[in-house]
Amino acid sequence: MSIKGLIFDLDGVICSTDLYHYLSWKKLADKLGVYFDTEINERLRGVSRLESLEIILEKSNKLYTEEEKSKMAEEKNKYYQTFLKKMTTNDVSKEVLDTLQILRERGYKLAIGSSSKNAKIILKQIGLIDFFDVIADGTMIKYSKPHPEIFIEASKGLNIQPKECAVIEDSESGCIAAKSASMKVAGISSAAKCIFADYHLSEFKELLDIFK
Ligand code: B16
Ligand code: MG
Repeated sequence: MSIKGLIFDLDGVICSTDLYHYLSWKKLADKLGVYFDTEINERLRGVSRLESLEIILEKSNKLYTEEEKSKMAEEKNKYYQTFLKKMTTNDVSKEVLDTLQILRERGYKLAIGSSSKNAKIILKQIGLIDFFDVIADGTMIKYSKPHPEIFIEASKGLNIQPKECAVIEDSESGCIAAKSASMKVAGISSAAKCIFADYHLSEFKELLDIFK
């Protein structure tokens, strides 16, 4: 089956907002006196805000009500959005821009498939809000990665069968989600060595060697 649609994860693939997620959770965890490090942070990639908080609170010996948890998630999001406000077109690399442009010229349909409810804000900040054929984000789904819902939504939007789509992901949860959606998946960055990935990228532009 030939690939017609490419679905890109956002945080950690198109731009480095994964770092801002980490710094914002770290600020909240420090305030709560809960241990949090970059290793625990790896488990947060691709999963929703509230699920991320649950993972962080595994290290806490206090029990919190749903209302308290919702306030904490809101607080983290405020820290995160402070970082987002400072983003500009300089926060997306020339390599990413050039590669996306060439893939488009080769005839691929391009989508975003992100668990983030902030995806559109980020895409506006980095000047790519009108670039993709479809933006599927955290506001459109009930279940976040590793559930395949986000990628199925993206393929529906593109009007391309899941088997004719490939996903580009930096998270294990995203690679699993793509496979569950019957899609090919290229792992990059934190997911470069992911056992669930069909392709293992050390650089974004290597996509041009795979999708010709
Ligand atoms: P928000 P992606 C995911 O985005 C992040 O990897 C994950 O760390 C975050 O918790 C999730 O979005 C929700 O983000 O709090 O902005 O709604 O990698 O799927 O683009
Ligand atoms: Mg990601």
